[in-house]
Amino acid sequence: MAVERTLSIIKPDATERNLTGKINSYIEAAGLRIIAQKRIRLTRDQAEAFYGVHKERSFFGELVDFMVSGPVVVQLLEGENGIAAYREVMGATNPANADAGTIRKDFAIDVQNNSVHGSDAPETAAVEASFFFSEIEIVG
Ligand code: DAT
Ligand code: MG
Repeated sequence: MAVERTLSIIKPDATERNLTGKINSYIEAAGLRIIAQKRIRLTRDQAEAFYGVHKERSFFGELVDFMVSGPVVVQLLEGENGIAAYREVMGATNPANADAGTIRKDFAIDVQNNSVHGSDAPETAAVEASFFFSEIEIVG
C-alpha cells in the first residue's frame, strides 16, 4: 500500500441537493484528505474530454448533458491506498447495487445521477488531477 491521490467530482445531482458537506464527511470518515477543492461549472468541451473514454457508449450524450447541467465540486483526495479507498466509499456505479453506508447508496438517485466520480487507476488519477488542478492549487 502507498499514499495515493485520486480525483473526485461531486456531481450536479448532489450539488443541487446541497450535499457537498455530507459527501465530504463520508470522504473524511474514510481516512481521505481533501487536499484541493473548487466549485466550477463544466463546459461541454471539458465534460466531453473528461469522459472521452466513454464517447462510443450509448449514454455518452446524456452523461455530458448531465455533467454540464449544474455546478460540480472537483476535489483531489489523498490517503493510504486512496484510489481504491475512495471507490469503496463511493459504492457501485448503479446505486441499486451499492453497499450499505456508501455515498451512492445513501445519496445517489440512479445510474446517471450517481452523485460522485472517482478515478479508477493510478494512470487515470494522474491525468484527471492535472485536468483540473495546477500544482499551486494542491496543498498536501
Ligand atoms: P464510475 O462512475 O463508477 O467509474 P463508469 O466509469 O463506468 O462508472 O461510467 C461513468 C459514468 O457514466 C457513470 O458514473 C454514470 C454513467 N453511466 C455508466 N453506465 C451507465 C449506464 N448504463 N446508463 C447511464 N449512464 C451510465
Ligand atoms: Mg469510471
